[in-house]
Amino acid sequence: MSTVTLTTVGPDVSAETYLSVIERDGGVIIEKLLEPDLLRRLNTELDDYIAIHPPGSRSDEELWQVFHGKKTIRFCGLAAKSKAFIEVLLHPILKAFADHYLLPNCGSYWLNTSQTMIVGGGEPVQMLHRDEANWPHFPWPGPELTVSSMFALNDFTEENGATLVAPGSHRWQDPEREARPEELTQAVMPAGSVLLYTGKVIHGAGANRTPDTWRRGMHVSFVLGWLRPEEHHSLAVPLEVARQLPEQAQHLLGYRSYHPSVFGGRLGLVDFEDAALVETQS
Ligand SMILES: O=C(O)CCC(=O)C(=O)O
Repeated sequence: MSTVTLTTVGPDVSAETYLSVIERDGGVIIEKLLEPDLLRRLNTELDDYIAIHPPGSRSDEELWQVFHGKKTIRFCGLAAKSKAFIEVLLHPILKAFADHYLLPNCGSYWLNTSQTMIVGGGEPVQMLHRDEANWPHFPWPGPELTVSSMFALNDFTEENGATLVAPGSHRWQDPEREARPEELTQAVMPAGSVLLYTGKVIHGAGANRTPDTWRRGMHVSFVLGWLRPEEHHSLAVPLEVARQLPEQAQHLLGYRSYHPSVFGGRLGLVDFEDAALVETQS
């Protein structure tokens, strides 16, 4: 029996309120953040890709096969696949969330990865983890390296595998400590809602105990601009596609260079100049 909860707020919540909940719990649910029309367009644009991606990992390694889930449909590079996704990527709430946690330690941040996490019936609980484990060389508790969001593209329920979260685990003293069952709760939320969580909070996909209902999740995360993202954006989103995107999306995908907010060198240059020059020379 769980002794913890996640707080749910409405889409008009102030930044101060939802950020204070994340500070306390490591995560918050913002209910129905996506307008129904945006949610419908996003789902429609992803449908064709979902149809051609079989569940299961593409990795040869057993660890990743288990982590990715044998009955979970995952694919990345959503900026090249869906115009509606770009609207989500540039949503002011995601920006305020990432600005708050990441800008204290960088001049700008990138998209870390965008991916579907569509959990099929019969999938067991995922290996619980912290997203900042992608960059394991920092001492605990180090700076905020990454922030994540999980969008519910259909209803997330206890039965279909709503994300499990250990509220407060972003502040645990011992980073090796595992969450006990009673320290976990599920991000039950209606379609269009989002779970925002820091890279330090323990979480994972819940078990899908339904026979055949897909839990349609979409993960969008950001990482400090001087760390390497999980996804290789310039291969996932080709230059011709990136050229058509708003400047902020190009920036998030690495089609702009990194300029530190304190004195220091620039990164991701092309012939010593900002990558924007490449973007504008067709
Ligand atoms: O699907 C979920 O609810 C969470 C999955 C996750 O955290 C991951 O695969 O990194």
